[in-house]
Amino acid sequence: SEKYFDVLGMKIPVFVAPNPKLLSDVISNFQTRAEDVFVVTYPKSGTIWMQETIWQIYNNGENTSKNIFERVPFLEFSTSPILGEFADIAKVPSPRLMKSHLSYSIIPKGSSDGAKCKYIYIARNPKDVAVSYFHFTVSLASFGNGYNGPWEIFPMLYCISLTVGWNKWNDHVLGWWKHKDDPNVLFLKYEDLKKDLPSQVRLTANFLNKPLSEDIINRITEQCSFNGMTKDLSRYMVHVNESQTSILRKGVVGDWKNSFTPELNERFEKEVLSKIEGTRLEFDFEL
Ligand code: PPS
Repeated sequence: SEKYFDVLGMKIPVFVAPNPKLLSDVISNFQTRAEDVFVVTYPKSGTIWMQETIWQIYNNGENTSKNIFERVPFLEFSTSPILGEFADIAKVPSPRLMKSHLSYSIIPKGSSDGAKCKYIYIARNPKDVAVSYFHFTVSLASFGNGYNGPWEIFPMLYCISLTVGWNKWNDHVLGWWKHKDDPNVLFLKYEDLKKDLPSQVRLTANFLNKPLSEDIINRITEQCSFNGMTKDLSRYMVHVNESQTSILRKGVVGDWKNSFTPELNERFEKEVLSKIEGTRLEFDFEL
């Protein structure tokens, strides 16, 4: 029931990119700037969390009630009328902080001789991603853009076939993992953010050349914890047509155990996790 357009080889939900040709032109002609920062993930891997974190890093720990999509716009949403006037990323003054779910191969990179912008990639264990993605897309179904099938087949859809937005989890994560040592890429994991947020905030701030005092790191850690962010959920609502849904749900590691049957788990291990074996990319599935 979910509807997609193909944009440069990626499946993107119609409500995100109602005009695929326009989005494809925006991506292909995107002029990167040296100060640009992209938070990139496969969906449901901690994007909003890092959007809020880098915004606070750039704003010395300020906490605001302004919607996150106004502060850190979503590249793929930029041709959608839903976002109205703040959609034109080309007009955003530097430093531009942006969110994207694009694969490494098509994310804007600018000319090879130009100064390089920065990418913060977050990967999350794919079992929890499947559960989070399922709940989110089911919540979209009520207004005609989501998934209304059963849970049992969803994990396989998003890992094996090309029937969910932003294609397959494996291809996405492994495409970025190959660039984890590039000087302008910081590859982080959701589970590490959960384990030790202050050190990940410090690492991110240093990567962005914005070293912060311990006081500000502590403030950001508190404000960007799940409890801190859920104090004002209106900042993280996604608006689709007349409806809205929240991106913050449970915010834990290991929720997959409440939904994966032993059979599904076995199949998932065999068909999905075997594909990352030998790449040295590893995940915590519980903390
Ligand atoms: S989206 O729609 O793709 O941009 O979603 P994304 O932001 O990538 O992922 C949503 C999941 O991240 C969880 N989240 C957090 N977890 C812990 N701490 C904080 N501060 C936090 N903020 C967001 C959010 O709850 C979604 O995961 P689930 O498992 O569904 O709760």
